[in-house]
Amino acid sequence: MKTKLCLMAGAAIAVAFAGGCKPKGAQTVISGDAASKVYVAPGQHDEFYSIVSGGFNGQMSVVGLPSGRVLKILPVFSVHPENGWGFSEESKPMLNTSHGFIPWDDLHHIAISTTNAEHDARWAFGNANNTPRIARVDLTTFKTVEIIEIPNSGGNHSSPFITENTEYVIAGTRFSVPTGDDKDRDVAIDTYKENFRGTISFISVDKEHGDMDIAFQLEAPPFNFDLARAGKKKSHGWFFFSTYNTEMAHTLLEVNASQKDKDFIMAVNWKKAEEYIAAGKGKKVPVKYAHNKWDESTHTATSSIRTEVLSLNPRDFKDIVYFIPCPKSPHGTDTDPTGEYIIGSGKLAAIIPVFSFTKMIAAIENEDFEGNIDGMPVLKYESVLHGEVEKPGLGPLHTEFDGKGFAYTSMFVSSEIVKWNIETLEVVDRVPTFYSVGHLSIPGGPTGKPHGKYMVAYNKITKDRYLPTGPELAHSAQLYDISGDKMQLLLDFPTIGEPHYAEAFPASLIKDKQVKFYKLEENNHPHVLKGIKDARVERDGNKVHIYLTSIRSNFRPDNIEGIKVGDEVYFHMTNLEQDWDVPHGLAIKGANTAELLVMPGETATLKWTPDRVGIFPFYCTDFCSALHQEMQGYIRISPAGSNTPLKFSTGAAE
Ligand code: K7E
Ligand code: CUA
Repeated sequence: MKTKLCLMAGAAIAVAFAGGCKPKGAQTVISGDAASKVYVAPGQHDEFYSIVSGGFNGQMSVVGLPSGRVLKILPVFSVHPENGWGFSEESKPMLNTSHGFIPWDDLHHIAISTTNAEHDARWAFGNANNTPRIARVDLTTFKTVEIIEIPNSGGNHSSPFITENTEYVIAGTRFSVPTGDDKDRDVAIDTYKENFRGTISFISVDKEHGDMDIAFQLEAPPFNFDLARAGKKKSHGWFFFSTYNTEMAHTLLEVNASQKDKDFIMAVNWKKAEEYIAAGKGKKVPVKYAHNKWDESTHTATSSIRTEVLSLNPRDFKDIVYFIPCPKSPHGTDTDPTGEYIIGSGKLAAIIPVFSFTKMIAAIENEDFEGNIDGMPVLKYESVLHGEVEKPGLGPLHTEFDGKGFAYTSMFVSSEIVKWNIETLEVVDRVPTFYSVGHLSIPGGPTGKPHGKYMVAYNKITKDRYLPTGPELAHSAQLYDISGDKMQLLLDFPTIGEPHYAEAFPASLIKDKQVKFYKLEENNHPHVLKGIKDARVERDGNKVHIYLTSIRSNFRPDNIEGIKVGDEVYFHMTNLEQDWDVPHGLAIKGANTAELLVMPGETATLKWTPDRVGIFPFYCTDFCSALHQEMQGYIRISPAGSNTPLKFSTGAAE
């Protein structure tokens, strides 16, 4: 029976994918005033920034709302030839891991920093789903400034959700795996139940500077952890994790992990866990993970390998972890703006359960348990339940809030968004999406202060919505007006990569705080040049260092001779500009790397190993002035072992 339900849902998904159940009333025409609601006139700015995950491109994109205009692509876990991220010597360490250099990842979720459960928008966090990592992007420079690897994790999907004052960013493992030393990890897969572990990492965030550190890890049962949300306001101090595969299957999960009627939302009292850690109850376990930081003063990243993590086993303490039964493989779990309600979205469930924090606390006090998992209490469904949303649609995934008492849940299988009243649980409106919606994003939607004006649906299938582009079609977002009683579709816009989640916030929070250029006098890069007079070339064995300046519109030096085949050449380029939006680029013919795009006041290094004799031009890639096309130079490469003297020109006048 249970298997059948799953298969039915599977069939419904297949139908939706095959295009057999196109939502009724396909909106191809929108009314005249709808267009004006997303129109941002030339020269005007959008009202909201939206930071959108890129999915399998490992990037984030910055999108203005309501226009849907893409403002920037931020390389995070992926190399980005556009600006040399992961190609410059300075940025390579950012992509270091315990497995070495990994130039890619799968970024699903964004968390924008909050204070008192409201966006402060100082940082954007993103998760790496594949090789478990969390990144922090500074929203004054839109640059990835820190990446921390998560040990003892098999895949970082339940991440990077944050607590209300950004005390912690969390990372829950999607795939449970055996942990410990080589001997502990080399086990038969069918010993899953005995030997595999789920871990939840609490990563502390420095209040002032944002620096991350793994504060502790909780050892959880070997479930799959899917998503999470922190409590807020009255439920501050708690974290809620959706789990599936509580069957603990290790093969054919499609069927074997859909056996039980209910999986769990795991409620974690992290304040309690913190107390035990402070009391010295954690135990240090050996691990290996990379922690990479960008230094804004040296414009250089460093990567260090850490070898220890503090682990807490909640089985030893009866008051950290509780399980709330939740129907059918919950995907999203979300907490409403008051912090009272916890919503579980069971992908295969016919209802949406809404749990009450107040009732949960009472149930814990009354020991209203229906069993335990390794000694950790399972609460009674009915004692924690506020109520169920009846007949919401098929395939609930994620819920966002408008701050006016309503919740919006995405329905993947029935391709629609359902608006319902959080108190009465009544469905008040539904609109189709085109097609198969994943996450929803309302500016401030996951915080205590949503701005209930717009909602963006991030859809999985586009089919006929855009001009076709070969086998892979554009991914799609749709913007809805949610200011009135009825949701109204305003705009379709294509996206970069495959967005899963996005968070949006008022532009006014950060638009006047942008770094316009880096002050040259504060540049502490070991190879910085403070002026043209310092431009030079130095040989050190077979290494040649070219200390290069760029300013509109020349490089110094620009004619270089005396370099030989087999030399390792390092261009250390300092952009001397002290003005907003004047990067200079650097590219050289035949270099097995990308260009550099160097910001005003910054220094960056391109490594090149010339492989043949000849004259090699280099040039500026960013159209920086009317004489941009004149911004170029030549390097002469002589045969290995030749005696061509080292010679360079910096312009006779200086
Ligand atoms: Cu639903 Cu990875 Cu948040 Cu995609 S996840 S949709
Ligand atoms: Cu500098 Cu173009």
